[in-house]
Amino acid sequence: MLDKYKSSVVYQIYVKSFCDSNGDGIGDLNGIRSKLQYIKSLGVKYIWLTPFFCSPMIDNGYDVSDYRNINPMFGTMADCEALIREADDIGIGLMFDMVFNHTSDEHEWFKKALTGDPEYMDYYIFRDGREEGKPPVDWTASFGGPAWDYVPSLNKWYLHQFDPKQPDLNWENPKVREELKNVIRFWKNKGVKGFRFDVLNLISKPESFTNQPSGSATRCCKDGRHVHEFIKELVADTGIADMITVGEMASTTIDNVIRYSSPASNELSMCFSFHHLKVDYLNGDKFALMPPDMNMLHDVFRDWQEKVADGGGWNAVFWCNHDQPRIVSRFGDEGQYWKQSAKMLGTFVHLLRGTPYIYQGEELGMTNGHYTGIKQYDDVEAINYYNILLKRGSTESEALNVLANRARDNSRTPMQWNDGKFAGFSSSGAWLDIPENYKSINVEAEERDNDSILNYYRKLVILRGQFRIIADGAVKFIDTGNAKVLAYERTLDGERLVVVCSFSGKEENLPVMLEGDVLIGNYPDRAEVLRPYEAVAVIKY
Ligand code: TEU
Ligand code: CA
Repeated sequence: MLDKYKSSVVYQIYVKSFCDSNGDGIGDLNGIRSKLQYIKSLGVKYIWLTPFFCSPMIDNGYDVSDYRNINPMFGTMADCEALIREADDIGIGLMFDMVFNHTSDEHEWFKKALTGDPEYMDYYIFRDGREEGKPPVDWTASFGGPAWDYVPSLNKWYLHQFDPKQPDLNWENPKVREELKNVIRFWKNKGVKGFRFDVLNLISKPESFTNQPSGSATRCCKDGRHVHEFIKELVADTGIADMITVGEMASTTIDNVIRYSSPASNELSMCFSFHHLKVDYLNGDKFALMPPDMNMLHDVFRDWQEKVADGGGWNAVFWCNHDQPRIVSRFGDEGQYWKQSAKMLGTFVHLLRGTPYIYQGEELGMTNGHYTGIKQYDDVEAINYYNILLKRGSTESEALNVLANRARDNSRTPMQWNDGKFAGFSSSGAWLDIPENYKSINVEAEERDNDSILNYYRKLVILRGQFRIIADGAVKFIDTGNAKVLAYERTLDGERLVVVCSFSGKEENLPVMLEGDVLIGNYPDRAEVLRPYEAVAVIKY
């Protein structure tokens, strides 16, 4: 029996930007309820909701101050229970986002720790500093700056791999693990059908803290000494092994993903890894631009597809999420070949081995925000790095150009529902500016166009449910001899599916003979060459 998640597609909703039901310019739970029929029409089986729990919103909800209560800006517990019920009634399971590596500094646990209560100080990572007021080690945080903050009243430093208002939890403490298991039990009892675990591979800290060449706290904590043990315990003690679970794994390895996601491990269903989304990072630096290295993109997909499969692991496969720029702006074309390139990118991911994730608006070909001023940005990471770039000597326009390509706000612009005011997202406004192209890139316009990206994504989702070769076939990448043309084959029980995708804006040679029936393609006919951004999948029985 095929695990359900192997033939399913997950739809990710960034709650704050999906649909505003009460006219305050902020997306909310009732807005999602009002769009359940649209989500159902995509054919997806699960919805991953980004955190909407109580939070001061320093990191837009990834700084949780109460895991069991709803941030009033998003609605009430009654709204949440209704959403769970109504989604379940139409065969869609909700996947909640558990931010268990850290809490908000406004969580009661951290407030008690700050009083010097030793029991709650041990919920976090407090350490003595070094002489002359230096932190324990020189680790840096993901959002810039040091990863340690000093508390004068305690004469101690605490670890925060992200913002200072996101103190890391101490998973070595069994009381912490039990507290978090109770959160899982609480939401499981309310009918939640799955969980996404935020930066889960960062939870087990090193036994001793030492300075590392990279300096990044994340690199020092990733895939830590007890991480597999902690995950096994969490899953076993909360009884969620039969649910869909996905771990976001910053900078992890193939070997670890095999351990995290092989059924024999009794850890998770699958993992998010990000190596394919760093091929345009100059010297590995997110905030230094370079064109995507297509040879690297091919090698990463080949290795992560073939080796994880060989090891019995399972990947979440995706281009977009709330932290990444829009893929059509990044690896596709916003201009002449906007439609073809968006469809090509969707084809490439949706026929891979793994569980595909569609991020809200990706199915429309939504683009980056094209912001021109720093005041348009909201994200803590973007604003911090704008200032870091200026300090490093960039001009304002250079720094803004980097943000226009890399800021997480690019994926957080409101969902574009129609060409009306505020793109139909809200009746009164939007917390982030909406790109002008909402007038043509929106759900209503694409519903009317049989050849739209939206209707093409619907076909991709249906194929995964119809063809077992997609859901469960072996995968092998094909050497096309052309860095701009990626191709792979899927095989199962004598059937062979060949997928060829051109990431080029020009005609390219067809790298392989395409024998069989066309399963899907983004051009209306066949040609002897690959046209700009052409994707074609043929199946031979
Ligand atoms: O993201 C983890 C993370 O490393 C992010 O910084 C992201 O990978 C990076 O910005 C991409 O360049 C998770 C959540 O998805 C993110 O929204 C949170 O800000 C972060 O953890 C802290 O909870
Ligand atoms: Ca609202």
